Amino acid sequence: MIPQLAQFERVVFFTGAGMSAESGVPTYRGQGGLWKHYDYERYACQTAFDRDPEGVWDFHNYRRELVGACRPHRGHDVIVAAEQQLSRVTVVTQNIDGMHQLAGSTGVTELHGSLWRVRCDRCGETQSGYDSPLADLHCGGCGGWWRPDIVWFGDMLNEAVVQSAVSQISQCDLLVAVGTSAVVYPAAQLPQLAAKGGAVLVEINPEPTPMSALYHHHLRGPASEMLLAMAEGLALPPA
Ligand code: BJW
Repeated sequence: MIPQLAQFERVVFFTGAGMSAESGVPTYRGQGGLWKHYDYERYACQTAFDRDPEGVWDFHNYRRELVGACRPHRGHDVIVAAEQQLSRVTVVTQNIDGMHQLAGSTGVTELHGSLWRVRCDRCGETQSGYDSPLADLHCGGCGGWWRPDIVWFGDMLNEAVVQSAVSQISQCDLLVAVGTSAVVYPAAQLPQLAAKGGAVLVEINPEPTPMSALYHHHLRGPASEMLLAMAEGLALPPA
């Protein structure tokens, strides 16, 4: 029996790269994963940025172009419909691609930052925008390098963002994890808070993960199909 979203009041969608896979955004690991072709130590960590900011920006501008051409899929529509039609529905995502917001979700907590936001490496100023690619790589205020406002390996997650995620997940009555390999911490352990709070947990992923045992229901298929299977009773926009 597949749990239906409409049976719950406080729902958190906890999403990872597999949520965006059908939109055309590459995942990080597994078949076609980004890290198979790009070494994160060269392109996606503070040490790499300190050594070669232009090289890191070449990579991120390429990703901005790639992601900028991608569009949300039916699974994103289900999440938007749930937010609009149920009492309290939010998204806690590890994704940096902005695909949930593009689909129309408003309650999105981005644990690992955003590809579309930059932060000055010197003064900390941040700026957002869907400019792709970023043309001026320097902060207008102090002249420092803009860096992607993404949480790289070894970076601390933003404390307020983590607190917000903890609060949403601890209080939900349904947590639906979609398309995460559950190997990156501290994000991987957050669903445990939902389990502690007595929530029902659903894992949507074609593959098992190291956290699968935590979940009551395992929907082994692609995000769009599995989310549609949970959407009975919700009004969806035309496909
Ligand atoms: C589908 C599908 C379809 C496919 N439908 N599903 C405790 C223990 C061990 C290590 C650590 C620990 N605490 C901290 C660490 C270190 C580190 C870490 O976790 N390392 C592990 C890998 C071992 N964590 C950190 O460094 C974090 N910082 C931190 O903790 O600071 C304090 C600290 C500092 C120093 C030392 C110790 C502590 C920061 C983590 C930042 C993660 N950043 C990234 C990269 C962003 C860069 C960029 O994009 O440019 O975020 S890593 C990458 O992985 C990205 C993702 O958000 C994250 C998670 O990946 P995700 O979303 O799960 O994707 P995939 O690709 O792994 O999986 C896709 C899944 O989808 C698969 O399962 C498929 O089957 C599935 N799928 N198609 C549904 N159609």
